[in-house]
Amino acid sequence: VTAPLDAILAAVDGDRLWRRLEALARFGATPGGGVTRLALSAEEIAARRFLIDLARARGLAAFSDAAGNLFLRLEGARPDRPCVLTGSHVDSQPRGGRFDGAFGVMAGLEVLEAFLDAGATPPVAIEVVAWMNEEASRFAPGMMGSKAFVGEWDLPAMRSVADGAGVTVGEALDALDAAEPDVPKRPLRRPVACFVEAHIEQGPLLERCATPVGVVTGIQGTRRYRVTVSGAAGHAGTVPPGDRRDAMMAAARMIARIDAAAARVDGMMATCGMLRLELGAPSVIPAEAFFSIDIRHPQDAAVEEMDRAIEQAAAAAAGPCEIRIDRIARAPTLEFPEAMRRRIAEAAARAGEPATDIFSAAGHDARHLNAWCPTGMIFIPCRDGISHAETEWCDPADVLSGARVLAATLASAAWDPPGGSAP
Ligand code: HGY
Ligand code: MN
Ligand code: MN
Repeated sequence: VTAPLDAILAAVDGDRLWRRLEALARFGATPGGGVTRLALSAEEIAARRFLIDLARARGLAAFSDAAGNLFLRLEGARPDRPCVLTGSHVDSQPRGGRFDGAFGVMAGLEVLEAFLDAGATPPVAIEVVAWMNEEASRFAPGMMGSKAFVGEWDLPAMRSVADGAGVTVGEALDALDAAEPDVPKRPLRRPVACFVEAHIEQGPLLERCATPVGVVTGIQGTRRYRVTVSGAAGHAGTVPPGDRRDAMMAAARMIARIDAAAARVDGMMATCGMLRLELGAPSVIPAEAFFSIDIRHPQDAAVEEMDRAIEQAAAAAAGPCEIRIDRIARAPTLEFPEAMRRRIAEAAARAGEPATDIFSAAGHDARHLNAWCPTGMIFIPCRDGISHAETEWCDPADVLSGARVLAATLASAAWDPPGGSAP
C-alpha cells in the first residue's frame, strides 16, 4: 500500500500554517516582534494549552510525560506499532524569534491536519512533540525533555536544576501538571519508528543559495561551561592595588584569553553569553563573577583543544582570585543516518521542492533522538540567517515548502517505517 501522497500534499495549507505561527507568537510576544516564552513559564504553559485545544478540535489526542514533553497524536491503523515522531520545541530564548522551534511543531501539526483533510489514515500513528526546555535559557543545560525521553539523563537529577530565581525544574514540572490535569502521561523511553525535526536553519546558507529546503547532514559538536570567579568585595576607591581581589577583572582576563584562543582555531565558535556579578554595584569591587561559555566546532579534536585552552586561560587569569570551571554539557559532532537523509531528499523530490544538503551549526533535540531511533532534520531558510533575536523571520513560501517536504517524509516513514528504536 502506498501513501495517498498527492492528496496529503494538496491538503497542506500554507495559509493555515502561517496563521498558526502568528497565533503561537502571541504567547510571550515582545514589543520588538519576537517572543520571550521560557521553558515551563506561564507563557509556555498557555502556548501548550493552545496546541492541545487545536489538536483536540481535530480529534487528535494529547499526551505528556514525566519530563514535561507534550505529544499530539494522529492515530494509525496499528496503534500497537511504534509511532513516527516529528516536532521540535516551543520554549524560546529571552527576546527570541517566533520560528525557532515553533516552525517544527506547527509544521508537524499542519501535516497531521493535512492527513485528516485528505482522509488518510497512516499505517502507524504520527505524533508531533514539543520537547521540554530545548533552549537552556531558564534551566541549564538545555534539551532536557529529549534527553529524559531517550534515557540520557535521569529525572531526579533534572528536577533538581534551579533557575536564576531558585525555582527548580521539579517545581516547574509540578506546576505544569497542575495546569494540565486533563493531559494523560505516558512513559519515557517509548519505542519510536523514527524522528524527523523540521527547523529554521538559523544561518544564512539556504537563503544565499536560494534553496527552500535543507537536508541536514549532521550537527556540530559543543561543550558548555559555567565559570565561578571568587574574589573579595571592597571599596572601589580605597583598597590598594596590591590588596584587591577583583573577580570581574580576573573574569575579563580569562574571557579575553578565550576569545584569543578561539580566534586561532578556524571555525571555532566561542560565546560568553551570560555574566552575573556579585554585587554588581559600580563602586564595589566585585566579589564574584559567574559566566557561561558555549564552544562549538565541527571537529571534536578542535573542541577538545579549546577545552584545554579554557583551563589554561583560567590558570593564567586568576591572579589573586579563585576560578572554578563546571562542565555542564558536552556533545560530539554527529552525522544523521544516510538512510534518513536519503528519505528526506527523496521526499523533497516527490514534493517538487528544491533541496540541498546542509550541516547544522545550531544544536537541536534531534541530536538526542539520533541515539534512540533513525533521525533526520529538514531546514528552511531564515532571513539573513538571523535567529535567537526578535528580528528572526521566514518567507511564507519557504514555510510551506518545508511543511510539504515534512508531509512527504512522514508519509514515507509511516508507510515504510525505517529501522526502529534502540531495544
Ligand atoms: O543553541 C542552540 O544551538 C539552539 O538554538 N538552542
Ligand atoms: Mn531551536
Ligand atoms: Mn534556539
